[in-house]
Amino acid sequence: MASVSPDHGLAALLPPFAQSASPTLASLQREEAQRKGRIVAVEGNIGCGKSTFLNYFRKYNNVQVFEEPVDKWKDVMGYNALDMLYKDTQRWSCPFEFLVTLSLMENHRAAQGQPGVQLLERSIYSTRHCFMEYLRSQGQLHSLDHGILTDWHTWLQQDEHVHVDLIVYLRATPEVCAHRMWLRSRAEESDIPLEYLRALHELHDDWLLHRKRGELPAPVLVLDANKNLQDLQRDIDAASQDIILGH
Ligand code: D5M
Ligand code: MG
Repeated sequence: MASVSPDHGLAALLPPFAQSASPTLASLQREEAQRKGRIVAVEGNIGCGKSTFLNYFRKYNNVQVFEEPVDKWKDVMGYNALDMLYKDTQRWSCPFEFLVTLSLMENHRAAQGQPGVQLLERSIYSTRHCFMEYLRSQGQLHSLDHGILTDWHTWLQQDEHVHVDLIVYLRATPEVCAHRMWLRSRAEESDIPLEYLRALHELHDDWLLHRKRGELPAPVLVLDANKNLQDLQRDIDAASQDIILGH
């Protein structure tokens, strides 16, 4: 596993190493960022490698990871909501989007105001701009349901707890995502077609690369998630300092 350079990217926020004797502007900015905390949303298609990416950072004691609670979605009052979504999308898409929105709001709130780096697996923004959008476009989310959900999202986005400093977009091809999804073999996802991953890929690109969904909540760091984690780490070190520390 490649080591994390203390002077770059996410690693710049990782104590306790790299404290120089006389503080430089960069080290003071690091300390300030460290004190205030930074919230980083990790976004990307199903199977793009978000969990692997998040797990890599768990070893640092000033990094907290907030995952999507998939296990919770598989047992909502005894119902496997994720399975029900995939088995009968039309019937269950609306409650499922409310469920995911609630879970992600809980993560946003828990991360807010904490020192260090808070890594969120997805944010309410991708629910709105990718999943809800896909379901609406396929006629699997009624336009009334979509409208009500959108109103909720508009309101929630004004919540002071919904704040993101950086979006890391783990961008992998749909084919790579399909392969990784197959490797992890979550039972509920066994019938997901490549077309779904292709559509979600386009929606992520439209949102985060082509900026077709309006103003973005934070700067975006795009990482080539087709690479393995070691190569990806080098990209993080090389590219993220400016965005994370804002200089
Ligand atoms: O996402 C975990 C699983 O949950 C995967 O099957 C996609 C699904 N998911 C996550 N968010 C949503 C929304 N908002 N709508 C529909 N399905 C969703 P993974 O990417 O594997 O971590
Ligand atoms: Mg995941």
